[in-house]
Amino acid sequence: MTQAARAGRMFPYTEDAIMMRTCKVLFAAAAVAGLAVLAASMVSGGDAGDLERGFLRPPDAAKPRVWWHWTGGNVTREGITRDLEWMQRVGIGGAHVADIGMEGGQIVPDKVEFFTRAWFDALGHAAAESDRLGLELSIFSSSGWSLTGGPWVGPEQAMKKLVWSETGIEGPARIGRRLPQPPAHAGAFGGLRGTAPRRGGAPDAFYRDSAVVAFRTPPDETWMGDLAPVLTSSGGAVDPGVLCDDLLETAATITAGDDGVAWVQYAFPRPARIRAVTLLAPGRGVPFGRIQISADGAAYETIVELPGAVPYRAGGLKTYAFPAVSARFLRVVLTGAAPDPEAVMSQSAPKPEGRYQLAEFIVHTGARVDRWQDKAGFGLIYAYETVPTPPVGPEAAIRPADVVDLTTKGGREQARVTEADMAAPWFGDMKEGRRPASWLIHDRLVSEAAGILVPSFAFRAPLGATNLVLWRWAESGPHRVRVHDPDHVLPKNRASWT
Ligand SMILES: [Ca+2]
Repeated sequence: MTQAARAGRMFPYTEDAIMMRTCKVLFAAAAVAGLAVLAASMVSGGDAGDLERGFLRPPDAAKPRVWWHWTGGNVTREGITRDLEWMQRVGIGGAHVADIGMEGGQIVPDKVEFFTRAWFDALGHAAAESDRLGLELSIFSSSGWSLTGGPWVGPEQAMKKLVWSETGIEGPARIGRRLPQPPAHAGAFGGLRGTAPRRGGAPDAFYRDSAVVAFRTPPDETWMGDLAPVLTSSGGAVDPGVLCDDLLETAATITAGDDGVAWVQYAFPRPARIRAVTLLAPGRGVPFGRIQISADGAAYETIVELPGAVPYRAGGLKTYAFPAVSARFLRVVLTGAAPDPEAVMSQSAPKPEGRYQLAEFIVHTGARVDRWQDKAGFGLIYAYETVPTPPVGPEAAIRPADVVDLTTKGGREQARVTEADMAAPWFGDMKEGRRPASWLIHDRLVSEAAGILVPSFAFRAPLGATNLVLWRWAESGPHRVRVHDPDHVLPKNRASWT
């Protein structure tokens, strides 16, 4: 039985009844529309001839405007005139000049580079010709694909991307070493040179420090090397080193079978607890496929459906997070084709590939934000609500032992905090431009503790009441706060704990 037949059977009306109701509604709507047309004709005094004449010779305001690409400086005065005369002849009302730094199309010997004297002359000619021909002319605020950029915008004022490096440190210890400088390459993501634009990007041009962030590594975080997996694939030997070296340039090629399907698999010596997988694919990005796990290497369960590359701003690096699983085997199956054409923006399934390339394939035992690269703007997601991050347990959150207890004399002495500091009214200090004493506690302890437990000085708070102040949270959400307020002192809204 088809979907439509099922739906029809469940619907309380017969098809004839529906048609009749529809006809009545249409008739009513047509009657109202007819009155409106009649009223308009009476006011304007026009007739059906006006409508026909207007249709055959629409007024300028009703004519379409067109997007007029000036590509790669390939512009001449003669070409401008011929374009505009053609537009006027075929009934176009105006053009929007879209200057773009893009190759292709007809090439002219003397290119007109954006914002040069020759370019302003060409634009002035276009404006004069538009006036002569009665066309409307508008223009981008800048050259396209560089947004608001141009040669007069230096690297310091130009668009930038956030880059970082990571250093693992065994603690507790006082560290005096110099941290490695993050990459300063042009390109869409981090140090991935292969993602640099073909032209226009200034290589290795600009770098500045932004911040150093230190956090205690959650105990369930295990480096790939310590998991000691064995790598196999459906299409020949793969060097495991190229899949975990943080480089796009080094990639494994896996030949697909006749059905267009290929897989790459990690086998762990013992079951590993896994919460996320990161994949990096050159070219158009991570293809369609699925991530599967198995306990015995025979029966596999799909835990992630890979949605295929987004047609625009694909972004090759993706982290897929899921509720923690235990697995001896984890494989990525690449099918190249969507399971369902409707899942693809173009509404047509791509053909399966003969071979696939993977540049990185990393499993994470610690918590990650699902598709964090896309959510941070390095890629694109059309529907964010479809990729929520799974909640994490206490092993990935702040340990209570990291919180300094200032409700005890010993805790206060250890943290060099007095009761007077904590009780100091903050509003007056702040109003007079001073940093309140209670805030200085935060300034001094923020690098040493995840938060503090302090006596409550709130109005109506009973003796012995305490407040928990956290200034660091678990690295991934969503978070849950359970409010314990037996004395009913806190207001019953989020203001109490945000
Ligand atoms: Ca690599």
